[in-house]
Amino acid sequence: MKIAVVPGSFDPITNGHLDIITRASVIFDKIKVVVLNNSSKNPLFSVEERMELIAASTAHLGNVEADTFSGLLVDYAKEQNAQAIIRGLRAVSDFEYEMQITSMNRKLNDQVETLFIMTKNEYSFLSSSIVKEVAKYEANLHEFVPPPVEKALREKFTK
Ligand code: COD
Repeated sequence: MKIAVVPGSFDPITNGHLDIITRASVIFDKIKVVVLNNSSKNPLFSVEERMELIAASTAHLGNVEADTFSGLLVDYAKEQNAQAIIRGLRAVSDFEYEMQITSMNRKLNDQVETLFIMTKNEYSFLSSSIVKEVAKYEANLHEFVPPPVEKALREKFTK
């Protein structure tokens, strides 16, 4: 069975993330979307909320599971018997950071390959941070996030 891990902060999952997950789900038998708790960020959604939003947004795909892990990504990939880590690329500006983490991950474990999927043009500007910024001002979000995330953002910002 070919298994891939799609790691990230997913605070929250956007249509850009979903596009990468959807395209990877066609190539691999099973996709584990893993929320890594990055303590240097101050998240809007808890890890549990982020996992629920990933599960609700990917339920239609059938071979995608949401999970969480604290620790090194390569250890998680090994634990899951995953052959690949999938990352999305939006712009040249993503490349330097991605190259650094890919090189470090390869040093830590050279058995797991990192593969990149280029964003679709319509999602190249999308990030969780930009979506959260726009959501504060009650703008229309349906083009940017899956319906369960739109609902969750509305609830966060109308409290
Ligand atoms: N279109 C396409 N791809 C996108 C889009 C978009 N619009 N938006 C985001 N993406 C991609 C990103 O490029 C990324 O590949 C993925 O989706 C997730 O994005 P984020 O922003 O939710 O998550 P990141 O990039 O902050 O996640 C970083 C990790 C948590 C994966 C990283 O910090 C990590 O691996 N931490 C674990 C500790 C570890 O193992 N460290 C050693 C390696 S340095």
